Amino acid sequence: MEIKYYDKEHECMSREDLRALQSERLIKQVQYVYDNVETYRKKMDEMNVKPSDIKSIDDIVKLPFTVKKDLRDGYPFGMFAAKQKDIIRLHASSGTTGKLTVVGYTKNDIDVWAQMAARSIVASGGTEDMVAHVSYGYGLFTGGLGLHYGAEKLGCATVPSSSGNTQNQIRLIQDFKADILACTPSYAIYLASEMEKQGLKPEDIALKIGIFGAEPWTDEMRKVIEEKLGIKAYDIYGLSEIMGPGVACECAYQNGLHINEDHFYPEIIDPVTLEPVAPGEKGELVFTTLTKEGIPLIRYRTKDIATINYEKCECGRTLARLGKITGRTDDMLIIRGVNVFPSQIEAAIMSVNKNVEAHYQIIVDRVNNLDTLEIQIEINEAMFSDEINKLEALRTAISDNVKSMLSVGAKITLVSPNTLPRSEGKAKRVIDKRKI
Ligand code: DLL
Repeated sequence: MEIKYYDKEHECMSREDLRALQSERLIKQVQYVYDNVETYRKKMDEMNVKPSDIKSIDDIVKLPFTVKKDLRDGYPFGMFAAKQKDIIRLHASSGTTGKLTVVGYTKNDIDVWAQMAARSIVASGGTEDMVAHVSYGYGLFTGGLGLHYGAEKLGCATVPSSSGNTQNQIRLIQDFKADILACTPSYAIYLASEMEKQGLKPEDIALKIGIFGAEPWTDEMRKVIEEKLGIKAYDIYGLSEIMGPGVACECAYQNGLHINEDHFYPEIIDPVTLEPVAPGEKGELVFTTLTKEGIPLIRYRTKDIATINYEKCECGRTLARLGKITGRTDDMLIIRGVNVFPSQIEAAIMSVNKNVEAHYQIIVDRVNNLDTLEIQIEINEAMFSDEINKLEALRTAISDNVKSMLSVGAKITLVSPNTLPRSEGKAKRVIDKRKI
């Protein structure tokens, strides 16, 4: 397999050289935030840590953590380190609490971001002569513009399609002979189902590569998307607080997402004790930006649950690999005392039968003081006309699989084709009525 890199020097540098670079960058970044961000000056003073105490990347554990609340408390620009005149772009994300988290980028930040997104596209097999169709939302969300600038930086013919107007998107993908599709995995499924409805087959479109992220998705979902669209589907990770898409991305081996560690230093901690977990163990992912100017963040707690693998990859990259994100510390459902992540439910239903459409919804409620879990799953047209006992057998098989994989029983409801809501961005699959 021929492997291409966007920036071989940094993507394949020895771990020793990488640590030296990280140390040098961390020392500068810490001094910079201490001098320019009051929140950090206060936090460090309280802990009695001075910038001069940071002599190498190993000293990172001496530094304070940052949480989303710090950004919200400083709304809108309180955590910015750069002067307003040097900020050239603002993005924002709204969480469940409604208050916006605002991030700002300098010219250099935007350039680094484009490079990181370009690295990701190349790691996924993209080349400058390809057409890249970007269906992530353009706007305050970082998905659209992040992939857009990355694709342009690489030299792709970039189609700023944004989300929505699915029929038009299908026409553009066909007519412009798009090679790369960048969108959320749930939108990829939606697009694929719509194409199927129009009688379009994978060989009728030119797509080769999918760059999917912004929400958790399973390997089972990957298989379905790859088959339906006739592509290889790659996972891309990122978050607006740290940059946007391109913090990490899969390579041809699809075995973990290479973290752009020369710019973002990752740690995995126990979310309760805040201590680092043992190497390879699961925990909360924490990032420190090493080169950011607009809003540099120290030990930012992402709430994402992940593992990190430091072994060298077969692709030649030395950059550590993030395991697929299985969920967030705040999206774990506790059902009758059992901890369940939506991604486990996805894996349990999708490993049973390929005829189940990849559209599903999870409904949690409390009836007579007891938690209930219902999973609504769409079946496809072919199954819809099947005999009732076949459907019943499918329902039982999914129910058994859920019970054995999750240790919690669920009511499985098979619903008719095209009845569940479709997502053009991040899918909202869980309706937790206990919180309403
Ligand atoms: O979702 C940035 C992005 C855009 C990433 C396009 C990839 C592609 P936010 O809206 O700030 O930024 O949301 C960040 O989304 O903390 C994760 O919980 C989740 N997330 C992002 N990528 C993945 C992924 C963008 N590949 C939050 N797998 C993060 C699982 C993901 N979860």
